[in-house]
Amino acid sequence: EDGLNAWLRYARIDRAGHCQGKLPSTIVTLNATEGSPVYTAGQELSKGFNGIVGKKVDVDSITTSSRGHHSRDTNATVGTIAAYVDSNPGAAARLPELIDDGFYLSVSHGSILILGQNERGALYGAFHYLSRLAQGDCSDFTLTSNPGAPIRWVNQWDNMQDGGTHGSVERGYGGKSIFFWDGKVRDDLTRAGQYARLLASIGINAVVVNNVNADPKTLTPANMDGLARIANAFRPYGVQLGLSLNFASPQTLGGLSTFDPLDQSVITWWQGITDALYQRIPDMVGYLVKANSEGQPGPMTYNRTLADGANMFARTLKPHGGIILFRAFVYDHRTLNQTLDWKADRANAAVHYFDGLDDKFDDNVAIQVKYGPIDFQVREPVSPLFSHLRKTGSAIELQISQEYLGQQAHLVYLAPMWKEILDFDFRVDGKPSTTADIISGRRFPRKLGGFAGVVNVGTNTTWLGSHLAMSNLYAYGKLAWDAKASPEGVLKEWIRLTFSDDHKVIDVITKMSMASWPAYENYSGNLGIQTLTDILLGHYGPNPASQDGNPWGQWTRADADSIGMDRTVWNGTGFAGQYPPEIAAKYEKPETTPDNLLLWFHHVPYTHKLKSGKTVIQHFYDAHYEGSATAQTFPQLWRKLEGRPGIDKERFEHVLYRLVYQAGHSLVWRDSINMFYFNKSSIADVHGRVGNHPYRIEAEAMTLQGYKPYQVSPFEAASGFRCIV
Ligand code: BDP
Repeated sequence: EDGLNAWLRYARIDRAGHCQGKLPSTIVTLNATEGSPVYTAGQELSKGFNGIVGKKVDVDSITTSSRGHHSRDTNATVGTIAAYVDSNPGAAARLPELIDDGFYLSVSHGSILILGQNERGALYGAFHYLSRLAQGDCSDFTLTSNPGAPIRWVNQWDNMQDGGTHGSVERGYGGKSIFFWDGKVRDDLTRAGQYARLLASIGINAVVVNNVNADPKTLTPANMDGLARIANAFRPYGVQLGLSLNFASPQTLGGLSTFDPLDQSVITWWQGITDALYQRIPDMVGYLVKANSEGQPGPMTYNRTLADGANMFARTLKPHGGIILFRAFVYDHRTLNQTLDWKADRANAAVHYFDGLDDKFDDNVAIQVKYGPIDFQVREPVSPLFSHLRKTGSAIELQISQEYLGQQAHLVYLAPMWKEILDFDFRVDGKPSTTADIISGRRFPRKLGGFAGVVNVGTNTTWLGSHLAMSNLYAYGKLAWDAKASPEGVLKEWIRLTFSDDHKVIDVITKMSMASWPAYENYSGNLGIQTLTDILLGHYGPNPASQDGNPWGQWTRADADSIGMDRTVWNGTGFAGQYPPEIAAKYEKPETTPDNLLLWFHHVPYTHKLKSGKTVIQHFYDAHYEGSATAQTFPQLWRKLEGRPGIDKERFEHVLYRLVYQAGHSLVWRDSINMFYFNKSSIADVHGRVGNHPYRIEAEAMTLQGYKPYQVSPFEAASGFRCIV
């Protein structure tokens, strides 16, 4: 088991014998042309029946003109509603209403009917049916399922060039890009097709294939041809291709003197590019644009608004039916700096830059907003921008790639965090207004909206570099389809499909996964202080000092007496005031701010009492001990699964290695952070643990053959500045 098939293993189930008799004898695809999603659905069903229960079933493709194709055998019929009604006009009244990508499933006495509103929906229905079967359920059922939002995309931050600061996939921890190599699109795109298969099985309908920090050379004619080959690899799975653009391309690639979005030569240049892309990729989904952020060019370079910039692309896409996701991650990493001014708060940036623009965007623009106002931290309040965009569609940006959250070397199951974010109620105009209802277009009627997940899979056969991290990708798709899905329920499904339905396997992996986000939060940065990683480099290990006084205005403001960032209106950066009044009032006062966000919104003495009755500093110490104690249990728990059904040696060892590492690294986190704040505050841990490690063997005290001492900075991540390598 190398992980390549992830949750689509179609492994033989225990009840195979029982289910065999319940399967049809033929698979009939309606109007399927080779390479279309309905054709793929037929192939998947055949493959699934064979793998899951060991029954070989052939696919018979019929066109609806061959009306009344009757057979005495039982069929699995798969196609679009339109194709089905065409040959069964009487059925129309019985069938439910579906929206784009939705599906209807009916399984009865060995006959299976799988209908999609479109071809892609039919494929989703087939995957859904197979997922139930692979979990051992071959009972009769009927189901109508529609997606909660039309935008269910993933973003890959793949660079065209290998190398660079972060390798070929920015913040990718699973190997090199599966799309690009050496400045070109790879010749062999097998993995691109396999990726599309995984994504289709969880309802994802588009992939933006290149980094948001986009290379203008992506748009050379040769590369456009290559992109068309990627789109071809995606198409059988109903996955559309999207592209990140570099705003300055008309100048850097096109040789124009400007990239001003209101300049006619610029508009014409982009129209030419867009037309050339659609000529090659008629079903391209559209664009993603990061502008005026972290040094990237954008419309503000010419004193144009973000809406001017977004609409320029929207208009080139409009004739082709494409859409643009314009990112809200706009901030100037240079001006919010040196002064350490209280007002210089990066969290304020998005609302500030989008202020007054809500009714200025064309209707094929949606704003892609990171879940929190800073950047994928372990705990952030939900970005207030969602409540400001009432006329403009919005998509929430989540990060499956665990950039700040242990980079797939730590198990951190993220669905519980996403769920809290999606369920958060902004109380816009004093009415229920959850994030999920806003992005789906239910709260403010809007056509576009949904989800964008930064995934960053790579060439590693595990896709993300870790078998267990794949539960995050699975859960992302499931929540994007249905934000009401339960993180634990989804996790259990994933475990059954990825490993087995052995109760011990399910119990152990569920226990570890559900405990993992709280544990990570506890040992990496609690009470809303964010993930205390090094902030400017790899975003990985502990480096609380780099959060204090860093130039991006997100410092913790810890000194000898107090800690936290005052973001109140009355005395701080004013960020709390960006929320609708009920929520703003809550965040304005420490008493009404939830403890888990206390230090995000308030600057308090270390001795400030939390709702639990503990002081802030003691909570810090305890939480870091608790979090790392939980991580210590993971390898022990996992070891119990050795030899259990579905736990093959290869995956057992791979996972164990990582869990042991996590357990160790959580100690490094625990001690670094606790020591840092102990040194700052000089307040002793009431349990006498912090700074007192009698059983620890210090690296500087060791002499080991074949190892070398290595100087470590920051010091608190090491023992006496040293480690052994
Ligand atoms: C930050 C990442 C950086 C991305 C940026 C973004 O560290 O690599 O380019 O977000 O989302 O978190 O644009």
